Amino acid sequence: SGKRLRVLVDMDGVLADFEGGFLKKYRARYPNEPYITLDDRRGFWVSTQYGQLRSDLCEKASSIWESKDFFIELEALPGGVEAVKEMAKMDNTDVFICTSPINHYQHCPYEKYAWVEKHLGHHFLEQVILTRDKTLITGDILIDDKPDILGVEPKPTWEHILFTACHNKHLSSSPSQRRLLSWSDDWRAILDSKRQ
Ligand code: BVP
Repeated sequence: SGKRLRVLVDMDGVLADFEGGFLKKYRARYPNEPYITLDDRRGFWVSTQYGQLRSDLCEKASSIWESKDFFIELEALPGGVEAVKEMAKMDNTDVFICTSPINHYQHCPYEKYAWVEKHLGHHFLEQVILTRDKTLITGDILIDDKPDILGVEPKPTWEHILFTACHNKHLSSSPSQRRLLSWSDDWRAILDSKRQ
């Protein structure tokens, strides 16, 4: 009954292990520099926390995700690809992957498409939305690990479901902010709660 449900799913930190992939490659490239364990991560921006550790580490951190093969080699987070495939098969449900590429564009946009093709199949490329402003995209739900999703639209159509990640797990978000603790959590109930 009712209209179709449109689900927007973020990529980094929700489907692809950006934090784990970053730390592994940062430590391999800079074995003698200090680093921040995933347990000690705070704040969405890795570069900001590394810059606070020592100012030159901000650039060293950025050099990791600006490198060729960083995004394509990210591992899938447990259960994410399976959940998205299952959602896409549900009646009256449209799923889109909504992700912000970095401005250093030499590799990232290409590799994001390649990652989706590798993990979800060629047909799923039809579902990819690359945007730096997610408030412009209409949907019922946006599953995203970034606590503050802002842009030019002050009243986005979607409800933001905060996906728990190492950098946001200690945040006491407002009681109205719903969370998905992982892909083992009840994402089906969240979708059902938005159906008419
Ligand atoms: O492409 C990702 C990684 C990048 O920002 C984008 C976030 O996209 P969404 O997850 O919101 O779709 N990114 C960049 C930096 C620093 C840049 Br300087 C960072 O610290 N963390 C991060 O995720």
